[in-house]
Amino acid sequence: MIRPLDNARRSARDLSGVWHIAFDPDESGEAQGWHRGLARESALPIAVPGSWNEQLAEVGYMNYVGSAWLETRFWLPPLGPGDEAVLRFGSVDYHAEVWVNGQPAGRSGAAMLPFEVPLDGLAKPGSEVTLVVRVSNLLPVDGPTQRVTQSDYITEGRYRDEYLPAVRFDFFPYGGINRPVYLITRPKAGLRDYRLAIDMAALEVRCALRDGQRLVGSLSGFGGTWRGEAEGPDAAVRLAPDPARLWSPEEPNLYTLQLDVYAADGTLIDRVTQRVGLRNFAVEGRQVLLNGAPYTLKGFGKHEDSPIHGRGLNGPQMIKDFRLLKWCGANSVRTSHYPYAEEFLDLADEIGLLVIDEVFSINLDFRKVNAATLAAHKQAAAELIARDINRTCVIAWSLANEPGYLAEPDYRTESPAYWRDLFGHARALDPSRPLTHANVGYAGNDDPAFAEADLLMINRYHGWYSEPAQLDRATARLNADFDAIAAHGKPILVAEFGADALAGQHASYDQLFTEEYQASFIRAYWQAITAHPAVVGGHIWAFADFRTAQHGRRVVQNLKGVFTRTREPKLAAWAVRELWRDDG
Ligand code: BDP
Repeated sequence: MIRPLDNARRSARDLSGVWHIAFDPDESGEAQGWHRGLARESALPIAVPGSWNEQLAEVGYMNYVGSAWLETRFWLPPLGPGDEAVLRFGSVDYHAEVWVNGQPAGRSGAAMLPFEVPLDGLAKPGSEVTLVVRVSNLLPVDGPTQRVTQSDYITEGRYRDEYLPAVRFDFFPYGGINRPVYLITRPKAGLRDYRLAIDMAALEVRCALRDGQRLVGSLSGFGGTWRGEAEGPDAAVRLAPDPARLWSPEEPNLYTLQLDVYAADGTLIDRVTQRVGLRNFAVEGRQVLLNGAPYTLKGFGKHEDSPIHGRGLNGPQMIKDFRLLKWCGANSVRTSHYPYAEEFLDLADEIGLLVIDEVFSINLDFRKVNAATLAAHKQAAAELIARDINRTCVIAWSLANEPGYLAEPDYRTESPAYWRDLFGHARALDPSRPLTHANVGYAGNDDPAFAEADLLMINRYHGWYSEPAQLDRATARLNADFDAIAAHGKPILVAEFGADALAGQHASYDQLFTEEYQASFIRAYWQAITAHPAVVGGHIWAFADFRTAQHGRRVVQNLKGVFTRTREPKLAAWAVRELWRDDG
């Protein structure tokens, strides 16, 4: 899927701004004709992108789960000959159905990923268009992150597990149009997709051209331009700069790739540009290699979460986060626990950060997994890979977070075939990147998914949820885990480890929730991580405090951030900087 672009042959207009919203708890909106437009008297203003929760908390929607209708109007300009107009949604949480001028126009695919809606036949160029989106933040029962409701907790007698709103994960289920919506115009006969194979010496571009079309690819940067041409339904161009400047988090050297498609008579049909770096990331034995050399992954798990915006794209905070990541000396992140905005990946390419790109699949409960779950999980992986396969910063695909969390016996019996199918599917779509998933202790050190993964990620909280405030016992258990998992002969990444700290809470002895204990916890884990030959690094949970659904174990937020939710450093942030930065 090609990003929104503004150039000689394409245009992209951001429809962000103040839209209107009407909530629909009893699903009567369509019967009331809301798909044709909202009555201004009953609709509330809402900023897009942005989650409805904190924006409209005072009118009662902080914990709202269900459907809501959002509406805006925009001007569709006259189109050039041979051009088409589409709407492109970065992500609507979690599902959307779209009407254009009262006509059904399309719906979203996998949650938290982009989708397009063609305007052809629905809107007249040179006219005002009414756009209505029905959004639901209720997950499907058989999705890769399954729905959970209050009544599930009651039927299963899991009263103490209940969150408000009900969720199967430890973050807030924000609803709304959380990423920008673009009005795109582009040539009908232009490129719909292209694939890059990125390596250290060269870049290979593949795309499907129509009869008579010619592709001119060029890579420019660092004082040179390298060109190649191709034709045909499987056109391929190899661009090899000489000398090649490599990309890495330490030196994020990017070239500009330009793909021009010409008609037989020499007119320019389409133009696509992308920033791209040359690099290689590989798993070899029990190591990971970046550009041929062993590499230690240092970084965090994060969330898309900020005050008021919720999960809505927050540009200034995103920039700040990258500066803080660099300030700490981090070189990598996992997009826990869902695909992040493409704007985030742009910055990772540009500022230099390795990204483990995660499918939105959390705590998959194998008592309830069925063929539809697997199909939806494969679809979510396919859509993520299609969106991000051309990214320099993406080094691995994480297909799930903490499946088997309930230690359900079905996990042992049902999951091996499930993982074989899912990992096989992802590997066929992208044979070039390692596959992984984040293991939870309950799923065991012999987690069936380990058989399929190339890189073994583990989330561990010894010293927090168990062995509280006892770091000697905690690190002994951690080392025992390392030894057991090392037997698989693959590299291990500790994808989560961390302790909550309430900023301003202090103690002179090991005490949960203090800034000192969080810092000591991280130091002790880092020592164990760097000492074990099979462990290639660690990602601290979490980068910053984040809002969760309500539960007695959470003080409004999960406080495992080394930064507060408003990005002030806790003691641990300074400790990490000292551990990770050579000049720390
Ligand atoms: C892990 C989850 C993560 C949680 C974390 C925690 O992957 O989403 O926030 O634990 O408990 O199990 O802080």
